Amino acid sequence: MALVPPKRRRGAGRGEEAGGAAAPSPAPLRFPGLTIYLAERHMGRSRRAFLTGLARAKGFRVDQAYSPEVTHVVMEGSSATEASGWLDRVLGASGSLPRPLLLDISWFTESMGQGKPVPVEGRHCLGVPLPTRSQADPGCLPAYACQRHSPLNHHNLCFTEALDTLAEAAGFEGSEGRFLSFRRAASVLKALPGPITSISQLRGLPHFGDHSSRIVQELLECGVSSEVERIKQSERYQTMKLFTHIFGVGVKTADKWYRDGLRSLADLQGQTRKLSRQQEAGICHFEDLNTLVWRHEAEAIQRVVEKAVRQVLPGATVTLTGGFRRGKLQGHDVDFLITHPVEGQEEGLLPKVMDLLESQGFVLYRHTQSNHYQDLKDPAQSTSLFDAYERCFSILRLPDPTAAFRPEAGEEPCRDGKAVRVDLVVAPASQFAFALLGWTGSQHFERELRRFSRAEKQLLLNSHGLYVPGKKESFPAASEEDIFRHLGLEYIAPEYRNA
Ligand code: 8DG
Ligand code: CA
Ligand code: CA
Repeated sequence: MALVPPKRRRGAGRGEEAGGAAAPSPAPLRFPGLTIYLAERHMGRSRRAFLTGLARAKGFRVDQAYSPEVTHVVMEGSSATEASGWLDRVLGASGSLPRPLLLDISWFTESMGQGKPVPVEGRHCLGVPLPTRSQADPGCLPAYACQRHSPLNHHNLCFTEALDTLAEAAGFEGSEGRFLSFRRAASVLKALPGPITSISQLRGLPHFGDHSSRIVQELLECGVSSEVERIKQSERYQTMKLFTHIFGVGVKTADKWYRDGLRSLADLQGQTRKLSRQQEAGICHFEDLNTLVWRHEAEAIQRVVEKAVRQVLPGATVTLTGGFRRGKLQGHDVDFLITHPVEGQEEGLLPKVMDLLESQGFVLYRHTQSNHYQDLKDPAQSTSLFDAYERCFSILRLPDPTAAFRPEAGEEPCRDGKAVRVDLVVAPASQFAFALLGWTGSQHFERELRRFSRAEKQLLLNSHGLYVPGKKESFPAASEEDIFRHLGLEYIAPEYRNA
C-alpha cells in the first residue's frame, strides 16, 4: 500500500512520538466515538509513529496508551490468538471493561485510503476474547441466545456473515424454518470464546445442523462458500435486498414486484402502480437512508428531539435504544423511547412533538399512531413487532451544525440535511422497562427471550409486559433487571445482547 511506508527499524528518536518531526499536523477530530490504538509489537516504533501522524492528519483520534476509551486496536502481522492473548493481558481479569475491536492493519490502510473509517468486515478482524469466564467452555453454551453473552465484536465474523446471508435469503423465500436455523447457528457462533478453526469445534454446539456445519466446513477449507457466493450473485437475492431496503417495503411487496418483473429503483419509478406515501419517501431518500448513521449523528438528533420533547412536556425523558444502546457505532436508523415519570402525562405527546419539529424544518416524513393498548382484547398476545404504543415512524433531516445545535469542539460536523430514519416510541412509566427491553434488541435476542419465556416458563413476554397466559395483568417491573429476575435469567447488559 503506497500510503504506508514499509517497516523500518532505525533509531526512532525519543519516546512514542518518534518520527513526529516529519509527521503532518493533526487535523480536528472528525470521527467522535472512534479511538484507535496502534499496537507496537511487529509494527515497530517508527512505523507506528508515522501511522499515528498520518491518521491524526486525517482527523482520526489515535491514543498512545491503551485505555477503556479505545474502540479500535490495530495490529500488524499478528494472529487472532496473539491478538486475543494481548487483549487478555491488557484487560486482566476484568469482564466488565469495554472490549475494543481487534483489527488487522488492512482496516487501517483502507480507512486511510478513503479518509474515513471503513465498515469493519470479516477479513479485517483478528479476534475478541470471551467476556465472562462462566461461558468459557463452548460445550456449556446454553441453547437460548438470552442466556448467552453476545458481544458486538466476536471471533467468527466470516462464518456469521455467511450464515446470516443464508438466513436472509431464506427469509426472502418465506422459509421461516430455514431462516431460524441459520439465524440460530450464526447467533451461537457470536457467543463463542474464540474462532472456529476446526469443524470438530462445532460438535455439541446447540442449533448446528448439517447444513450450517457444511457451510462452516467449506469456509474453513476453501475460504468461501460456493452456495453463499451463488446466492449473493443471484438476481433474485440482489433484487430482494434492494427492494427490502426501501423504507416501507417488506418481503411480500418486494416478492410481488420481483414476480412482476421489476428489478431496479428506475423500474419502480417508471411504472404507474400506486406506491404508498411511505414507499415514495423511501425511494426519494433511498441513498441517504442506505448510508449508515454514525453514533454522533444519532446523538445530534437526540439533542433536537430532547429539546422538542421537553418544550412540549417538561420532565419527559428520551432514551436512545436499538443498536446504539447495544454499543454499535453505526446503525441503519435511530430508535428513541420517550416517557414521563407521571403516568398519563405522556399521552398524545408525539403529534405535538412532531408538529414542533416540522415547524423547525426537521421532518421529511412522519407517520404517527396513537396508543391502542387499552383496545387490545388480550394484551399478552400483542406481538413484539407490532406493539400498541404511541409511536412515529419518521424520516428526519440531520440538524445543521452551524445553527442552534453546534457540535462539541472536535466533533465532525453532521452532513447538513442528511435524511435519517428515526423511530419514536412513547411508553407510560409502568411499562417503560418492558418497552426498553423490547426496543433494545437485537431482534434475535428479543425473539429468543420470548421463546424462552413461553417454552421454559409458560409466560408471555412482549414490549408491554410479562403475562401469565389468559391474565390481563402483567408482572410489575421497574427495570430490565426485574424482568430478567422474573424469568429466572442472569441479567445480560445491552452490549451483550448482539445475538
Ligand atoms: P440497526 O438499526 O442498528 O441496524 O439495528 P437495530 O437497532 O437492532 O434494529 P431495528 O430494526 O432498529 O430494531 C430495534 C429493535 O426494535 C429490535 O429489537 C426490534 C424492535 N422493534 C422494531 N419494531 C418494533 C415494534 O413495532 N415493536 C417493538 N416492541 N419492537 C420493535 O423494529
Ligand atoms: Ca435501529
Ligand atoms: Ca428501528
